[in-house]
Amino acid sequence: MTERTLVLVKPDGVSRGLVGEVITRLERKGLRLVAAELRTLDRETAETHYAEHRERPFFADLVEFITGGPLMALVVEGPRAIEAFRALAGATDPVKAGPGTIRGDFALEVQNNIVHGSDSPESAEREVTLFFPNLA
Ligand code: IDP
Repeated sequence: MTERTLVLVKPDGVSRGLVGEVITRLERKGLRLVAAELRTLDRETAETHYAEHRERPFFADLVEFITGGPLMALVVEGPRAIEAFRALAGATDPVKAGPGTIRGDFALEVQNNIVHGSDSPESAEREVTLFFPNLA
């Protein structure tokens, strides 16, 4: 069954020139690009996207980070796309992410971990709609 997921190359990934690397890896895996847009998030969209973390001590820094420069928003499609991209991304903490994963290969700090991928069908639907209302 084909599934859609929201992938973000976060501002650290864009500023480090890793957009092509991320797209290459997900395309090589067999996932297909459905939408792509470089944009800088406003605070309200960032707070909505990360609403589940509102009470966490890192929330304010996370919103500053994710709004701090352009990010690449992608909608990606394929069989079990949500799980498939999470496997490509690796663990949230890049030090714990295995070598061969995007975070394992390119990051060291938990906040600046290069990519976001939706973590469930419910969040994928919510996030795709938030970033690309025309695809809903
Ligand atoms: P995920 O991105 O792997 O799904 P979440 O737990 O949903 O991980 O966290 C969302 C984002 O918040 C992470 O990707 C990371 O950028 C940031 N983050 C998570 N935990 C911490 C932390 O302990 N300190 C700072 N930033 C964090």
